[in-house]
Amino acid sequence: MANDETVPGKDDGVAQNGYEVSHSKSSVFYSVYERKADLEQQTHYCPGCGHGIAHKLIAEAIEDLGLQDRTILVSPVGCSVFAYYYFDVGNVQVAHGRAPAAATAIKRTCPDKIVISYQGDGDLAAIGTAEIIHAANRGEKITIFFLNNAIYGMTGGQMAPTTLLGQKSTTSPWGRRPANEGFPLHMSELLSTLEGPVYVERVALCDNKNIMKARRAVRKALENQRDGSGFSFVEILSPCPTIWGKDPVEARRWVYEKLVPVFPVNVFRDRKPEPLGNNAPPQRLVSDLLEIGAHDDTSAELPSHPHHFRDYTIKIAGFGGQGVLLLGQLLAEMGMREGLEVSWLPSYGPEMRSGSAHCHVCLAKDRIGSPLVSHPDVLIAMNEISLRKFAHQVEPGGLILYNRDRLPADFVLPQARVISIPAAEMADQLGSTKVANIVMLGALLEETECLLPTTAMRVLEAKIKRVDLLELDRLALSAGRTFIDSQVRVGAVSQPDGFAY
Ligand SMILES: Cc1ncc(C[n+]2csc(CCOP(=O)(O)OP(=O)(O)O)c2C)c(N)n1
Ligand code: SF4
Repeated sequence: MANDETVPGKDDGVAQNGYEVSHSKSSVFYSVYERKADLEQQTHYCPGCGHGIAHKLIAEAIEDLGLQDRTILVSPVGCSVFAYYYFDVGNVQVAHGRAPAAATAIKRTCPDKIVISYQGDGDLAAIGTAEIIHAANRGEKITIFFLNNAIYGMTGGQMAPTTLLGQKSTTSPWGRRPANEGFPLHMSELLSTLEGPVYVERVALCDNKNIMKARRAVRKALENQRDGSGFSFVEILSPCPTIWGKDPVEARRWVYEKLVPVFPVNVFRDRKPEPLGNNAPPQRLVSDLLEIGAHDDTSAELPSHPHHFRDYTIKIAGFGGQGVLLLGQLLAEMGMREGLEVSWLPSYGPEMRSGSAHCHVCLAKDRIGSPLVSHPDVLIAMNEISLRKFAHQVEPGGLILYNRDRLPADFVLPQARVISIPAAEMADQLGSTKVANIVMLGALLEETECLLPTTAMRVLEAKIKRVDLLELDRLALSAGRTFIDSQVRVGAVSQPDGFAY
């Protein structure tokens, strides 16, 4: 196409930039490569690299099969780590080798999506050996595209499990020797010994005829998943001119002459899936499974959640031993009892006591996207270190509950409201410093009304068997609530729902 013609839609930029367009790009690709402003019409791959060809085959197949809106691509670590800059689909980039595990989780939670794992040979056959074998063995209904270029490309040419005997690499400088480095690993053959996979094929990007075969294999692997069939694996022998030290034409020839004899192109498995039964998780609420459901006997009279409720993200931080993690668990369990979606994510050092610890809690009416809380609505800081560390992460207009009677003199106030509560002293006066976390819980409930105090007592009753300790917790909860009513909401009057206005 002449470069002065206007190419509609996705190719506008190409024509305007003076490129001569000989054929158009799949609409599954973004129109520009955003990572580098000066190279936005080029990929980051080296000239002649097989990744670009594989990307094109996959994008065209997704487009032609009408799967773009349903596809989630799991990118690896390796030269193709930036696959998400090219494919205009759902994208997740995961740690080295973990793509089949992440793809499993995504497919099982979103069975209607088309989940693709795209991996190099270092990623899939070295660090990720366990993940790929077990995903294949489970017959996960995912599609794997495995780029075998017989080397670690991204890191500069270390030996891969697929490196050929005699092939030199930076870590096998005298050439791979069986006695020292073992034999090349044949992943397609290996996986096709398992019961799980329904489709395993090896193809090669060495000439047009073989690229067309690869095109068919890519399509078939995606069609399998579209049709609800099981684990599909396409190994793609791929040129890496840069690390092999060859020009693109020579590198393609090298695929044909050197790789194919060792890794023969073949269909190793193509069959209808054996009925493996249903791997969908049981459709029961976690709270029911744990027998703490909102509808069990003990909580039958509770509302699904208080009428003042809005979604909350909470970070609780302090020293190990201050009940920081337990407080988060209590909140999560209370949320479950009130029929909310909840998550609890702990983070702590190796020390059981006195090391720092914090946890993230989400309470929501709808499904929670991530349990990680980077900017909480509420911070409960059980010590000064935590206050200083996390206070400025709190959302503007959020709330900080600080376990002290006053803030440090040099503390710069964030845009959040801060309430200082001498929870440790109050707990001490009740009989044990250990219940300072429950004092904080009482204060949190009274101040935010995020959950009902009666629910807190139900959870505590279910967890604490010793009557004296339970009584201590009841007093601590009440003390925290009274502190807010008497010191913060002066003049508030108790209401039937247990809160004071
Ligand atoms: C846990 C971890 N270990 C090692 C690395 C370093 N690393 C990055 S890419 C790579 C190898 C990539 O090779 P391959 O999967 O064959 O992909 P290619 O670059 O050849 O496409 C390694 C070892 C890393 N990023 N993370
Ligand atoms: S180093 Fe090899 S695999 Fe990586 S982009 Fe370059 S040619 Fe491709």
